[in-house]
Amino acid sequence: MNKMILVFAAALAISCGDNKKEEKNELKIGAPVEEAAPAQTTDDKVAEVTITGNDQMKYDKSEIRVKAGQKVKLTLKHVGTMDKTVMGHNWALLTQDADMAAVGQAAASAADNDYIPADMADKIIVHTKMLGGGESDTIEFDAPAPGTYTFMCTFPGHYALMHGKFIVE
Ligand SMILES: [Cu+2]
Repeated sequence: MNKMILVFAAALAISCGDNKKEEKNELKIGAPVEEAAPAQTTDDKVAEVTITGNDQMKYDKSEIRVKAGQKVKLTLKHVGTMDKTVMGHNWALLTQDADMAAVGQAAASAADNDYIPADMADKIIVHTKMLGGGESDTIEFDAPAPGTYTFMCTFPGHYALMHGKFIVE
């Protein structure tokens, strides 16, 4: 009689152990798929852009493309050595209805405000600081509505050479 009970108890223990193993395996298979999904959308949300300006009064880019809905993280680097009072550079993004020459001319008399004309503030979506050689500035902003915009340097006379297209797709 005692032997019969022992065998029965052993059989119960083995079958319980098997059930637990199966449950654990099912959980492991399901989990990694859900964790992987959000990482990709984070990359698509931020457009990182770097543009340089030099002592020859030039940007290294004439066109920048981003996607609608992205956050733009833009860095302007002045890769020259000249002082900002003689070869200052900034990066200003204009509204679609802005006249670049009109903003440039108004900026020339706004030395006391880093060459950002207060009376044209509604034509400038966003801008960096005015930089001298060796300096850099990073700004973050939401990409405006899809379309083609103009970017420029507002230092007096620079917009003739320092401008380009900012395209939101
Ligand atoms: Cu400039």
